[in-house]
Amino acid sequence: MKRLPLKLLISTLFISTTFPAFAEVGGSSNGIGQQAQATPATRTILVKMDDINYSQKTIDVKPGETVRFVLKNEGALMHEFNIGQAASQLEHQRKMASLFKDGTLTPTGMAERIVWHERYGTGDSNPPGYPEVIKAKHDDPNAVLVEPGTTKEFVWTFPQAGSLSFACTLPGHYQAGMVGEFALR
Ligand SMILES: [Cu+2]
Repeated sequence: MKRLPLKLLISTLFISTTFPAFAEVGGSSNGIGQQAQATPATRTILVKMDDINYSQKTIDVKPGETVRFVLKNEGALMHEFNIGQAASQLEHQRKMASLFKDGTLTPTGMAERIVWHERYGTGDSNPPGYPEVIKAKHDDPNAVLVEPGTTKEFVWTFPQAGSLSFACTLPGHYQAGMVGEFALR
């Protein structure tokens, strides 16, 4: 068998690992709203994160409103701001746990994992085989990871109605109470 070029191998891997993320979250089609662009009129809400809390337990938003969230992580651990329904946030916790398990996410940030592939015909899959760098795929449109000591912006257009929460799905954080409700009114 002919050896696959490394580039092709990596892109194949990329597709297989990112596809579930797209299949899982459908933006506006599942009624949770969608990412948006801010305009000068967009209201800004500051949400601070520490270990292990959000600064708010409830955030008031108007039906259909677009809000710019400024997410400031003042803790020593990485945190997430995930907008969704409780069931999908529970599902996302499982995905996060698997990223931790494979070593591409750590309590403080993204990591890289190196897998050594066998150099064709040598029978040796350890160095000096050829390395492949694997990075965590966390590109869900309804969630953002905020590394310790950093601030990120996230702009979201809310639906007209629905029961939505914001949550951190890093292992143990949701259970520790890192979850709050959006009050659409
Ligand atoms: Cu957290």
